[in-house]
Amino acid sequence: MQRKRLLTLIAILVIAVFALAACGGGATAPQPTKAPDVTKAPEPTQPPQQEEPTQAPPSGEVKPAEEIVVYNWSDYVHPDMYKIFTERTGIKIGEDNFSSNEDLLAKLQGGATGYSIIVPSDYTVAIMIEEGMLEELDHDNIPNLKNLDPEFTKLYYDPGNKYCVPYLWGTTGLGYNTEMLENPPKSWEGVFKAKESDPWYGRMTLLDDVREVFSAALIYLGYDNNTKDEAQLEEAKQLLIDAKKGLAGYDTDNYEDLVGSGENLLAHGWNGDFLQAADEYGNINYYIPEEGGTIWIDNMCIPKGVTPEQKLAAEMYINFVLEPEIGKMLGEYNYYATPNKEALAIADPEYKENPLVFPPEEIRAKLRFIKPLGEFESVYQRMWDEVKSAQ
Ligand code: N2P
Repeated sequence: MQRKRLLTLIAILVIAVFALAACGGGATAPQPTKAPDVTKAPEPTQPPQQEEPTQAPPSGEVKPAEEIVVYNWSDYVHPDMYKIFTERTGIKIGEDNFSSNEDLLAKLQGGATGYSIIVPSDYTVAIMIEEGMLEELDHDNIPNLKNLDPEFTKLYYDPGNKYCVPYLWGTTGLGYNTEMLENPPKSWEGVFKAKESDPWYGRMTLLDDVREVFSAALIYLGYDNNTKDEAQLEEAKQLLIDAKKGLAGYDTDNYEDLVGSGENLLAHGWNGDFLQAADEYGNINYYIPEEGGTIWIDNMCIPKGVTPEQKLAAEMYINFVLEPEIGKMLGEYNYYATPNKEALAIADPEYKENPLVFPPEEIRAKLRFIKPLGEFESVYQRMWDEVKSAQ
């Protein structure tokens, strides 16, 4: 990501120069969008006068915590976001990473504390609300909620954003190395029934993620990816066990780099991860196989057990992410789709019009959400354990 970081920095400097030029006076100069202040403020003679939406809102006696930790997926922020927030508010941000919703859930159920923000996907938010694991948000501290696309305020798992704020959304499909693989499989069949003669045989990975992998297998088999029919699940399990011989393994953290470097040719994974790696390696493409794939919405939530000070700092951070400029930075850098309509309004056409980030209707129609299954979740887990341990 070094190159990307440098480019971002250059872009920000260029914007900053334009901003200065604009201040210098041509009345006709177009209003540049406000550049996020990344570099150390060059000792302004006056305190910045811009409205400070991330300033501590009046909240009685509570002062925001000096530091909070975000428990997040890896590579899921813009590299400058935390720094900008800290420069504006004095609040430091640390980050720890998880690799799947199930890891996140298990970690919190196991009593992990110290996280002020977590980033679960839709179905996991539903589970966490049901289990009383989340704090209710104080909307007075998050005025930028108004920037959300209304579609993201009516979600089945959290209507009215009582507990969480959508962060980014994306899809799960296949990525491949375009230099080494001309014809990736159009169907999931190529993955689950790979032949030794297929170039990707032994050089592909599946996500290390129970619901994602079962969803792909069930979608391939023509079943509901949230099925509670044990016979269908059994069939999917057998398919997955038979498919193991064609896999290099299950991987959630590194798969896109393994495709970019050419060690693997094909991988099951998340659109933005592949597209970020495509920037870096220049040889990766991503698609949804013909039977379809999954779609998900990840969310910023505050776990129960935080102090009032941490909660306020977390809400300030959530409000910061909802700023149009920050939402734009985040989405464009990560190649995941923003739920922020004001961010989208100022985003580059290259991003807004990227069909791999914002899938067109004919692809949308083939995408399925993973849904919470209550007690039945344990059946998936048992079958997954059997898949993982099969020889
Ligand atoms: C980013 C992970 C994407 C989140 N590295 C999948 N829900």
